[in-house]
Amino acid sequence: MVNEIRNDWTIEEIQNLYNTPLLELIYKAASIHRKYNDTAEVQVCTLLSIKTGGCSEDCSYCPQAARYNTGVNVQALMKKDEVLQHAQRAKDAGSTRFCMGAAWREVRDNRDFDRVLDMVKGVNELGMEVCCTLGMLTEDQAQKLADAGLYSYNHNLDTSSEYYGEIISTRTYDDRLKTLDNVRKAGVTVCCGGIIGLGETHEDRVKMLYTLSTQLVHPESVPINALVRVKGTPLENNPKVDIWDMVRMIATARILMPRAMVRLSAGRAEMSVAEQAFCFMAGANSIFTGEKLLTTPNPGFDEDKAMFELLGLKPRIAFKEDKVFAEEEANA
Ligand code: SAM
Ligand code: DTB
Ligand code: SF4
Repeated sequence: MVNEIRNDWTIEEIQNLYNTPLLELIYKAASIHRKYNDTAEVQVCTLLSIKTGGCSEDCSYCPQAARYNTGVNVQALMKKDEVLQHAQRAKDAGSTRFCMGAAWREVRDNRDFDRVLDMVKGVNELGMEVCCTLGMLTEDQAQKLADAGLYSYNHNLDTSSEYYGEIISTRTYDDRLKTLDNVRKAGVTVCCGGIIGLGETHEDRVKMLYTLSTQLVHPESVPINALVRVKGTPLENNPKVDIWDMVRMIATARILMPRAMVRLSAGRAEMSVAEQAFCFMAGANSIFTGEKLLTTPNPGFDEDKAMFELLGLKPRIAFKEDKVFAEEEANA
């Protein structure tokens, strides 16, 4: 098939791509996107915060860290039935992937984890791709999630290893990489990306893309978030992310990781349809829909449906990758 997927990118190569004149970069990314993917397809995913607020970590962007006064109410783990109702509603509105988030530093082997495993089973039975983002995981916990039917695990690197300490002090970059390794070993697909607008330099962004694109296996899903500036967090007064920075980041990620689902994640509530169209042109092929991300506002199902109609986009079916491989194997 077409060009080879590379895991040996150098910082210089990535820097050159990232600094390509904007329209040329978009053209390049759009061409790669067309070669590897159906550019009319965008995966529609929905997030649910199953355990909100009160987190012990100090991630300076996050409204759910207990130490910042952001007005987010602490809520205990949601009941399975309620979670499944949310998932069903998301499915009925056209979502094919359902991601459950918990404001935990790490998973603990307790009853709450058993309840999450049960939720994973339930959502899987609805025929949706199930994703979780629960903080750090051991190999054994990752395996338990896999056995329950987890399709993907979200765990972001957020920024470069050099800048990481400026944003979070309560865990290390290596902790993050270790969890990603545990997820891979359990055979669960990896969803891993970052945030722009944290005060990082262009070089930090290039370095984060370097870490992602030189993994032995690229993450299957790469969320690119624009910082949602939440009052009460240390980053509340950061400047708004420039849309062209977002486009540049998405385009570079698309060129480096041609087959990944590049997700236009947080920040869409502050973007026009025209701005989002540039992101899709540059290779984004997945979004979160529904009125809330985890705790902050996001475009709703109807609004996104109208955008898809306007731009001629269609939602991608669930488990498409698996179906394609199964067909290829059957034809071999
Ligand atoms: N506690 C788990 C963890 O940190 O891995 C899971 C939930 S955490 C909220 C998931 C991701 O959301 C973070 O890694 C970060 O990339 C993203 N995120 C959190 N707050 C954000 C914000 N204000 N703007 C953009 N992205 C944000
Ligand atoms: C990701 O990269 N972005 C999503 C998802 N993974 C879990 C989360 C965005 C959270 C934005 C802030 C909030 O709504 O609390
Ligand atoms: Fe906690 Fe995750 Fe928020 Fe960090 S990003 S404070 S770990 S919920």
